[in-house]
Order: sequence, then C-alpha cells, then structure tokens
Amino acid sequence: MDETPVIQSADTQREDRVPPGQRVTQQWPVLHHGAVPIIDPAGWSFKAFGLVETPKELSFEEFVALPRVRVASDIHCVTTWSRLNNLWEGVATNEIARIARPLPNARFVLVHAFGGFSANLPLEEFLAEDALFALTHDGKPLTPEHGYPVRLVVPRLYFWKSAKWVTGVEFVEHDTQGFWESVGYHNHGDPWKEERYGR
Ligand SMILES: Nc1nc2c(c(=O)[nH]1)N[C@H]1C(S)=C(S)[C@@H](COP(=O)(O)O)O[C@H]1N2
Ligand SMILES: [Mo]
Repeated sequence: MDETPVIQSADTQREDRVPPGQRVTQQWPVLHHGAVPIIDPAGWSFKAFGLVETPKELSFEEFVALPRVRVASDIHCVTTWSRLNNLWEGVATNEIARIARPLPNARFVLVHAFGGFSANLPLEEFLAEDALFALTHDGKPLTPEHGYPVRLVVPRLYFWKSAKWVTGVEFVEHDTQGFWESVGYHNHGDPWKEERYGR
C-alpha cells in the first residue's frame, strides 16, 4: 500500500470546478514548443540555484530519494481543455526550498527545462502546498511527451507554467518572463480570472 500522503488541490473542492471558458476532456493532449527530448536519467541532474543559502545539484538517484508527496489536481490548459482528477507523485516544491534555503530577497523563481525553456512564477505560488516536481501521473512514470523524467505541476495556474523536462529552479529577486510569457501569454495565468494572454 502506498503510504505517501495525498494533498487535495483546493480547486478540486470547488462546487463548479471547471473555470470559465474551459471544456472538460477525458484525453490528455500533448502540447509544447519544439521536439520531445529523450532524456537519460543517468545524465540528468536537478539544480537549485540563484538566491539560495545552499545551492544544490542532485543526481536522478538523489532526487528520487527525496521525501515524496502525492497531489490530486485538475489541469487547465489555456487552449481551453481541462482534465480533471489527475494524481501526481513526486517531490514537493517546498522540499526543494527546504534543502536549498531561498534567501529573504528571493521573491520569484524561474523553473528551467531542457533546451532553454523556462517558466516564471512568484515564489509564493511556486511554494503552494499542491505544487510539486512530478515523477509519475496516475501511478505511472511520466512518458517522454509529458515531461519524463521530471516535470513541474502547479495546479492553480494554467498548465503552461508546468514545465516539462525540468532541469532546475533558479531563485531570483526580480520577475523576468519565461518562454510562453515572452511570446504573449499572460505573466501570471490564473484560470479562474482567465488570465490567458497579454499582461
Ligand atoms: N519544457 C516545456 N514545458 C512545457 C511546455 C514547453 O513548450 N516546454 N509547454 C507548456 C504548455 S503550453 C502546456 S499546455 C503543457 C502541456 O503539458 P502536456 O503536454 O503534458 O499536456 O506543458 C507546458 N510545459
Ligand atoms: Mo499550453
């Protein structure tokens, strides 16, 4: 039996849990810029750096040995599909902060991914209790197209913030745009406020 605690993302508890302008799909579409990278975990590492007390570089072996959480959440993609009831398992963003120890002037993060991709988030939202670096989805390892070996999942924001093929997180003082934000997606991306495109 899996003893890993399950965190229920708050948005799944709403009476009407589908945000405005969204349609529920049973599928799990694949969306990203560029080609799917095939990542060998043996050559992969996770870096926590920038404004932190103790910068870390973790091998895959070290990363998977960190304490785990499970999160039950809904996915809301800006292209209007939502996929309800996803179960993720991985390492809480909070766990990464606990070991890297962000400095008081760290107020934002850039989550970096393979090939130069990044997504920007306020530190507080990155550290939401339901945010994690996921290794599995519905009990199975992520597939390459969904971000193997590790992807970010930030349930309360549109799914473009949930970087696939993550290579690390950088703690910064000032907000700078990530990949999709720099080509016109909203800087924040709250699905309940329909922060889809533009500022
Ligand atoms: N590395 C990387 N991660 C990414 C993207 C990307 O282009 N590169 N696209 C984002 C977007 S726009 C979406 S909608 C989701 C899609 O995730 P999925 O393919 O698992 O559904 O991944 C996000 N993560
Ligand atoms: Mo997207």
